[in-house]
Amino acid sequence: MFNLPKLPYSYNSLEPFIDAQTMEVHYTKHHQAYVDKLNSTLQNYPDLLKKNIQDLLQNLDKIPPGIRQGVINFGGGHLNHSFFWPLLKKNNGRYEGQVVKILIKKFGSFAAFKEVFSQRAVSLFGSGWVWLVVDNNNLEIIVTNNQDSPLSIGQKPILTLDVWEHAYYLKYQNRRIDYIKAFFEVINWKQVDKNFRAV
Ligand code: MN3
Repeated sequence: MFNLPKLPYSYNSLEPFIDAQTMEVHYTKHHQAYVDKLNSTLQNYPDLLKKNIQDLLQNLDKIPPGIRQGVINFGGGHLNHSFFWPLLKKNNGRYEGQVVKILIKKFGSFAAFKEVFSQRAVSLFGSGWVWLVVDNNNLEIIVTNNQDSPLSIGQKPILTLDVWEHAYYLKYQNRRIDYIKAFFEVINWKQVDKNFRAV
């Protein structure tokens, strides 16, 4: 069985950038629903229920076709949110560390990286995620639709932003750009470095 991971901070700790109500609904309703639906999708597959979620999403060809889309949607939803939560922490406008250095070298400045990443997030049509992934020591920005995981296409993520409306609608309504700006105030660059070292 899969379980909701513990949230590493309180619902209000990202205020005012991400409000407490959004955090609570996002975590206890949306993420929980992905966990529940993943468990019910796999209820007749005890061998798959024992695997870890990364393993399932990296090897979609081994999932029976009848439940594969369920694993992509609900397993991806579970893993993407589990990966997202620890990446959030108020940074007081500071950005530093190993990954930031590489980003500045690649994009010319932190502002240039922010612009490109934000543009990908703004222009993502419908629901999905924007990612920073590591590809042979090179950092790339990619986008996935719905709850598709970058692991399923052989990518190694180190940072992500949830751009589903449920992630920002209560506070920002249709102003996705304001939510993206706020996200940059709560990127936990220490966690990004940790993810980078673990690749
Ligand atoms: Mn979400």
